[in-house]
Amino acid sequence: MRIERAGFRPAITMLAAIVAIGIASTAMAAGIGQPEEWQIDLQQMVTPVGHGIASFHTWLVWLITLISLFVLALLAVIVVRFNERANPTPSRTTHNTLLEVAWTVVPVLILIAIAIPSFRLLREQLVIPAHDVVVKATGNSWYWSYEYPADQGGFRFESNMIPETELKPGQPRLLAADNEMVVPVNKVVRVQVTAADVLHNFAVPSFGVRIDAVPGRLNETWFRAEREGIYYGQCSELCGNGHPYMPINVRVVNEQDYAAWLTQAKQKFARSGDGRALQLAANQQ
Ligand SMILES: [Cu+2]
Repeated sequence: MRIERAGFRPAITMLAAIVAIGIASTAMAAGIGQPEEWQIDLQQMVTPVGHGIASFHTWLVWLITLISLFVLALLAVIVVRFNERANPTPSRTTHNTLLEVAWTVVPVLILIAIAIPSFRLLREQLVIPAHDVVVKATGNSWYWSYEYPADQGGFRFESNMIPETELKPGQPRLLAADNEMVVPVNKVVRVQVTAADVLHNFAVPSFGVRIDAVPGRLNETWFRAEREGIYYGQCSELCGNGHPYMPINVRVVNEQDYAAWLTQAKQKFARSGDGRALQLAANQQ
């Protein structure tokens, strides 16, 4: 009897811990657009793909929790009921058809239950809907540059991290950049991603976007931000010693502000040779 109690106590403790972590993670939901101290959940999602990723993540956490508890319960039963003292003469059974079919079929069903939402989500990420805006993001060592095609004004600019000593209040360390990538709210933004030198990765957690930037290759992804605000991401492919210092700083604004920014950006960045070259290319087309 004493053994039985000792066997179940860890199970109850573990269950309590899991419940506590669940409550804590809900209470500590991360801030919008950037990580928070003591954050243990995903950042708050603001795109349809992001919501899909978050709910798929939650579904998987529940699934693995239930599987772990089930396996733990089986172990507890074995420890308690089939130890040498409780069960001195063990059974010599080697086959049980029903059990063997069950432990083959049940995992297959679990994998199907994972695969269906997983493939659906992959499709949503990969099949880019009709876009409103295209932005080309290029990874450089160690900063990002953004290019807006001719229909948006045809300009290109570089986005460098703001050094820690020059941060203004509210600007997060290692995440704020001098020139932000600006996009309109509730519009499908098609992001073309490439790199100028080595592998980088364009990742914005709250958009559910993460895609490799490969020299000589154009990768594409998309997002539709549902709310205005500033969203931060980082290069997510180890690219060299400046890797932590090339943040992605996206500002989502309403349509009027976007139009105003385009006008202003066109003038500001046209001064660079690249901007002029793009403009010329656009005129020739
Ligand atoms: Cu990097």
